[in-house]
Amino acid sequence: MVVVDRVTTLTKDAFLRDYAARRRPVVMTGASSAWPCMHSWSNEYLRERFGNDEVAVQLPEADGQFHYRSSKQTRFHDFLEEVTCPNPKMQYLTTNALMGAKGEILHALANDFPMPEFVPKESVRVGNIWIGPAGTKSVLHHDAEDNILAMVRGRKKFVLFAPSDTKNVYPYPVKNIRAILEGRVLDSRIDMSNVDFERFPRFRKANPIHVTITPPEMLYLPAGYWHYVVGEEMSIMVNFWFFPLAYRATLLPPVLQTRIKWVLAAFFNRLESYGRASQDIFNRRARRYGDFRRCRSRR
Ligand SMILES: O=C(O)CCC(=O)C(=O)O
Repeated sequence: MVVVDRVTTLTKDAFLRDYAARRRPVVMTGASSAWPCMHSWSNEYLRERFGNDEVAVQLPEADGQFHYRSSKQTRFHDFLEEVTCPNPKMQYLTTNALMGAKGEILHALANDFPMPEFVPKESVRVGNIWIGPAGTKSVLHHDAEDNILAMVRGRKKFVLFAPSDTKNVYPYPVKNIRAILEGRVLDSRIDMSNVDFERFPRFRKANPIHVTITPPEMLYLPAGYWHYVVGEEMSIMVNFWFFPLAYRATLLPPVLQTRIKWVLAAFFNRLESYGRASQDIFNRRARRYGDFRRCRSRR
């Protein structure tokens, strides 16, 4: 059975050498213990800071999991009320971008948590806050960048699969154009809350790795590591996607396939907008022709 190392914290050299370069996940139990947000992010504080902000919250699909394809706009204070009340509504705030253009944490939050010392700042692509009620389930997927996930409140259970298990967790294949158009390029086809072994027999060969984190723990996940995440309590988490090894890890599966799918998705999007643009031109011409005919018939 694979066990994820648990260490208190790591220097930048040790992190890059022992974990990032070797593509191994690790839990750091003390790296974020001094972050002010660990103590200061009460509901009142968050409401006061962000209450009137308009935020996009994710909605679950029919299988009860978050696939990050349906969202609604709402006010932060309404959302917070709905996820912290005794019968919370299932929704998930996950897309509140925290980073400025050059990888620095947005000024409004910079005092609440510093970027961990071992994360090379120039390699950070984006950061998010994740706030949800107990019971959030994120569909089994991988990301194309390395990931640091830091718990601020609550408890989350992760089921991980190494990139070497990719074929056993059934990603959508590159030739599945529909999945590409639907933005499922990072997802597995397996419903982890109700696995269909008849359809996905190779999943029996996969090697799940179980990790649970609570504040102030932080999990490092290398790009391409599959993860299914269950919020076991109302939770607040901060994460950063970054790429410490330049693009070396891009050549490894499943990240390479993901990048191919992204190129295809961009191509299809362009085709679609080209289609829309030519439809617009056609409509404009048809309108002008109609005007021309109307003008002539008035003469
Ligand atoms: O915490 C979650 O529910 C999902 C987190 C995740 O998938 C990620 O950070 O990539």
